[in-house]
Amino acid sequence: MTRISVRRFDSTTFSIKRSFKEWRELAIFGGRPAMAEALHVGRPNVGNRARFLQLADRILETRFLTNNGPMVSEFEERIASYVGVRHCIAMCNGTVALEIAIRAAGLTGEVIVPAFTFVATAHALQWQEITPVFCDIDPRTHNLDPRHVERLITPKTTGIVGVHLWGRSCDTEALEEIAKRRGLKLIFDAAHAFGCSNSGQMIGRFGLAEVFSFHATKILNTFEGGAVLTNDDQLAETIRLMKNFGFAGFDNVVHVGTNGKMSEVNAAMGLINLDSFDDFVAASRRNYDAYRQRLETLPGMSLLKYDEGENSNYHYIVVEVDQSKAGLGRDELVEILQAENVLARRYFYPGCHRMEPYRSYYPNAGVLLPETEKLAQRVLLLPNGTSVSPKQIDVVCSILNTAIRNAPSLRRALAARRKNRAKASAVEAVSQ
Ligand code: T4K
Repeated sequence: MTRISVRRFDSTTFSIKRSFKEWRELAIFGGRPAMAEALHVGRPNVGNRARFLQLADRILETRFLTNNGPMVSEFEERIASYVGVRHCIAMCNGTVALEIAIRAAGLTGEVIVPAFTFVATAHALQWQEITPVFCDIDPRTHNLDPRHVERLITPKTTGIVGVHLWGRSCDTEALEEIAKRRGLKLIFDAAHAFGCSNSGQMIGRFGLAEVFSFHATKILNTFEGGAVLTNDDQLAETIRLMKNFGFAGFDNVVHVGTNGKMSEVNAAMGLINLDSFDDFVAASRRNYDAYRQRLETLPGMSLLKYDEGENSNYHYIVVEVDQSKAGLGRDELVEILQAENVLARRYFYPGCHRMEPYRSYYPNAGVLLPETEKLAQRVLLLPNGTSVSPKQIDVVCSILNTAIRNAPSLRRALAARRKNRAKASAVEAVSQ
């Protein structure tokens, strides 16, 4: 085993193991972890720090901290023009942006959403006492299956919230056709999809409104943040009122509202990150290619593809693990990687329908969601972003390689390890 030093984006160094001679060297069996520091899936991309500090200084100097200040306005204009949409309304986070878009669009009763998404999509409805009706996904796209959407429509249905999962677009054409024919409002949760396109049109322009997240873990971040994009002037006006307590000038409240405002320092982060956005995408793409080269020869590991004919941000490295070919299940691989300090994630396990309050409300929802159920057991996310280097990716893939090439021995060893741990905790429980 060789040790190499890796220069990180933030220019600190740390050492990593380059390869494993055999599976007994894996950290899960007591070996030294491959990464001296945790390698995260969601390590933030950070643009020009000096420029950010200049902007932060200007904010302090002018004492214009929030309430639709100049940096928020500039950020909104730049996002709207990048996407090619009339209105961008920046907010404090993607979840509040989604809640406000849903409310401003007048959704009530039942709304169809995928269960295979981050729980915020469902919560944004349930929070305002709208019933999320969980729809299955198309296993090829991981997005809403339009045929299943159609079957879930009832007289109480008022809308559909599609999610462009991993930045890959929903079948917007089919969903728009269903929404039009059945008189439903269509909104997209585009939390993952900034910088991505569908049929050559930037995501942010589809449906009645689309919602981005600019959370720290997203390709473009404002620390925390989000935005609603729409071409509907009336809807934009309502959303602007709603995110600012309904104020239409001093002392004049004309609408019910909340506080969804983005602050100036968040917008400053957004502006400097927009300046570096092409570099972020290039780094993600470089890493994606590095993973692709190293994973394509591994049995049972299928890397999610991005359409070369579209703009993609390549932010998510999504692998579907086929246990029958890999010899190890997704959860075993996560256990092995995490022991090495590679904090791979199981997004979006176990699916919203298996989280509270939904699992109590609809205990049998899984029966109607066979593809969601299957996918939630198979998906593994690997680290990406500007702080991840191809050399680190070499190491991540070499761990996976070692594990999968020695799957039978590893399975036995992992089972024995689990048994010993169970025994030890039983002994501890008795002795307490
Ligand atoms: N719709 C969809 C489809 C979404 O995926 C999301 C958010 C939303 C709506 C809602 O948008 P927001 O309201 O969040 O704007 C994370 C994020 O919190 C969440 O924004 C994101 N989706 C979701 C997919 O992932 P966690 O709990 O898994 O992230 P967390 O805090 O464990 O972060 C991941 C890793 O990143 C950590 O292990 C460490 C690293 N990290 C994280 C942060 C925040 C850092 O190194 N620095 C940081 O500042 O939910």
